[in-house]
Amino acid sequence: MSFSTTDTIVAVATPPGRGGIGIVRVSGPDAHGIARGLITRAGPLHPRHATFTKVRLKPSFDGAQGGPESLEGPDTSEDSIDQVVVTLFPAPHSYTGEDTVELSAHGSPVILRAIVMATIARGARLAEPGEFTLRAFLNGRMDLMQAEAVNDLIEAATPLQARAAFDQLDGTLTRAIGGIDATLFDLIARLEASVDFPDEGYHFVDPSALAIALDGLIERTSALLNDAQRGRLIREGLRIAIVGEPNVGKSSLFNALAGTARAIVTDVPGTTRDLVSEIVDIEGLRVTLVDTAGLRETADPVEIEGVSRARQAIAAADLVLQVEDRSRPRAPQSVNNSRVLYVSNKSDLPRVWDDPAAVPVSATTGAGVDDLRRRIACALDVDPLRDRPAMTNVRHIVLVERAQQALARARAAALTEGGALSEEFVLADLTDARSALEEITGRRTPEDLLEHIFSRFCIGK
Ligand SMILES: Nc1nc2c(ncn2[C@@H]2O[C@H](COP(=O)(O)OP(=O)(O)O)[C@@H](O)[C@H]2O)c(=O)[nH]1
Ligand SMILES: [Mg+2]
Repeated sequence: MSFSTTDTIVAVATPPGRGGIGIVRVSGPDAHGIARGLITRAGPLHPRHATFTKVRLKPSFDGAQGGPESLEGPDTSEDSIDQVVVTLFPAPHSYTGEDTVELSAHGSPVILRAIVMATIARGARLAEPGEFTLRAFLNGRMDLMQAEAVNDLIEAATPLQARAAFDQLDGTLTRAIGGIDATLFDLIARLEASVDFPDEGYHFVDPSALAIALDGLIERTSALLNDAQRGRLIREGLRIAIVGEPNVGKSSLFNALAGTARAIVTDVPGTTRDLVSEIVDIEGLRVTLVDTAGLRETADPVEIEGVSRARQAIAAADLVLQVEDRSRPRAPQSVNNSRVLYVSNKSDLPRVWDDPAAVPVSATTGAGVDDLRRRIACALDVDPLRDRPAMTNVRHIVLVERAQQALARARAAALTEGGALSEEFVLADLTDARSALEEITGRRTPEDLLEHIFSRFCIGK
């Protein structure tokens, strides 16, 4: 990965395949010059104006930079490949913070590839994955959290994921972390003054006031961490296993939640023998729903393997839906997972038992299935209506935890007797806390971390 920003990069920014429009993005110091050589229209491009012109593949002899400034250059219809709309975004008011040109052509892979090749022939280089966003970060257009949010936003599979990513891109976490960091910076400055001028006999920071300030900071990190579990589930999605005895209607419920007849439903017990899974959107959550074989003692070797896989699915699930048939006597339960939601199925039939803790549904009529979706979101403590920004990214969570631990150490040191000595300890811990926060925003970031983050992007982003 290149951390240089002196060369000009190019890539197709729209997805592979055919579409009405395809966009080639060029960014770097030569972007404007290269674009001018590429289009038939002479003269410089106006900033942020959409210019309708043609793209030619062979370099023109007048180079567009020198020749007469007619509205159209020489007639080049033979080597023109497409009509395009070109827009110049001059530095620093562009996505990358550099001169950027976007060429919107017709969305044919052949045309887009030809434009990219022509751009390379004029001195640009093919961008690496995530390199446009990396440059936006390196040029100070966004911090690391926001750059990571760009990828999350592109990858979002549910509206809730998209909203969490956009919140982060919009700077909600940047502001939350920045607020903590600013208070820390102030404390550090005052402590340093105390340490640097010990002979004055003057303490810039009163130990009990310091402890109160640290309590406030610890509370703010706790608030961030409390919402993080919810955020992580939103970003990464989660697994829900549907389990229960044979024939209670697990596969029917799976199909009802997935909205397709994906799993085989029969009245023969032991029909489902392997795990069947489908990605579904439940209240905005990206859920991998897993249908399993009915849990029972059996001699059939295939079913034995199915039951063993069902147990593995239970162990790996974030939530287990324990399905029971309430038209038949209730069997004792044996699921080993702390997060279980009981579902009493076949509510359309006369009921034999009732349990207010179980969600009544009918997988065949669909009654109660919407209510079940809401109960799932509640059981996971992921209330889509709540309007608090949440940390979603494990990298951020780990670093906030590290900052919080350093703050707790600082607080302990602040309250021990010992004057200047303990001030130095407090200072060291506060500096640790601060460096953890700076790693989140990317103000202090090793290159291999950047490589790790940006290599997950696609080319053109
Ligand atoms: N009346 C009624 N029958 C159901 C319901 N859900 C499933 N069944 C029937 O119960 C039988 C077993 O269903 P299936 O989904 O294969 O159960 P599984 O073995 O737990 O996967 C089938 O004949 C289904 O049609 C329901 O809500 N109401
Ligand atoms: Mg089944």
